Amino acid sequence: MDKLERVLTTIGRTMPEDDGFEAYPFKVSSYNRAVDGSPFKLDYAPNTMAILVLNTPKMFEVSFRRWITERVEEYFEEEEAEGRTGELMDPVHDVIPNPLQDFMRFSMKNLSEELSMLGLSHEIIHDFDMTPMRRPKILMQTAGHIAGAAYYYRPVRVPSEGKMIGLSLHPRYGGHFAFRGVVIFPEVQLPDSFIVQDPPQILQSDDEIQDAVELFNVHWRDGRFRDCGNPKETYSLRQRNFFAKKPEERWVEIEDWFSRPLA
Ligand code: B12
Repeated sequence: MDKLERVLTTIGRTMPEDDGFEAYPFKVSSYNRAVDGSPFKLDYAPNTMAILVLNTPKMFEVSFRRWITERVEEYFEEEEAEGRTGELMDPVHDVIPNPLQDFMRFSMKNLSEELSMLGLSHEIIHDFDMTPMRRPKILMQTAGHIAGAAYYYRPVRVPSEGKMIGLSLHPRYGGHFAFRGVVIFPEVQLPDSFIVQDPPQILQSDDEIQDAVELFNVHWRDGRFRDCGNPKETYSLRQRNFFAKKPEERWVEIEDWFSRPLA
């Protein structure tokens, strides 16, 4: 089996589609070409293999729910063992302030351990990782486009004030997905024959594109941007409400997942 297949098999086992993940291979050179002239280039040989990971609507109610309920139950048990219950416990949102980031770190760490066992050296960049200059380490929307995962619609018109970023739409999930990270394999080179097809372009006219980009930049809280691009599978109402809130306010949306009150 070649290295790409081995890696995809390993990802398919540790972060499977049934848990709400998808993986897309690409060459570093394709990404670097797209961000040419910017400080976002990745410093690897052109044919270096990289894999983009995203989550589909399923992740929230399947693997995230499984992980967070286990994590919180463990916390309840630890506190009980220490004799702290009810008001004596620290509120869960103070103990686990970023459950989703923690879950992704946990999932990627698992994957990393599996890859290391296969002797495949690799580096993981999460979507939220920043350089010391506070710049994103990687532009996930650009990577998602060149990896064939989701078409990246960039603003058609320059706004009169402020700055707008574009919106990626997945052919199956529209905006009901999120990019989670990229795994880079500095010692694995893809052959010149490795080519990725562009993702399907669902929005066609400038007006359609501009409307979607504006929904994302200006009205993102109401979540309408997610319904652009005719999605076939979408986030549940619970998941929509969860992501519309600030991280510290999100727990109320999932309270009934737990056996005991959270605070
Ligand atoms: C910084 C950031 C923010 C900031 C600032 C956003 C802003 N308006 O400027 C804040 C914190 C406010 C924010 C908020 C949100 N964000 Co945000 N954010 C990011 C982040 C980390 C980086 C984006 C960035 O700074 N890009 C820099 C600019 C310069 O990039 P660019 O405009 O794309 O320019 C490049 C391309 O044009 C490329 N290029 C040039 N030519 C070509 C040609 C081709 C073909 C291609 C493909 C590319 C290309 O080159 C340029 C650079 O040189 C990304 C994750 C990531 N690591 O990428 C998420 C991300 C963009 N955010 C995301 C989301 C969902 C949100 C929120 C809705 C989250 C929430 N629930 O709170 C909100 C609201 C969005 C909004 N209204 O702004 C998603 C978007 C998903 C999607 N479907 O597109 C991302 C990708 C995160 C993810 N995990 O999926 N975000």
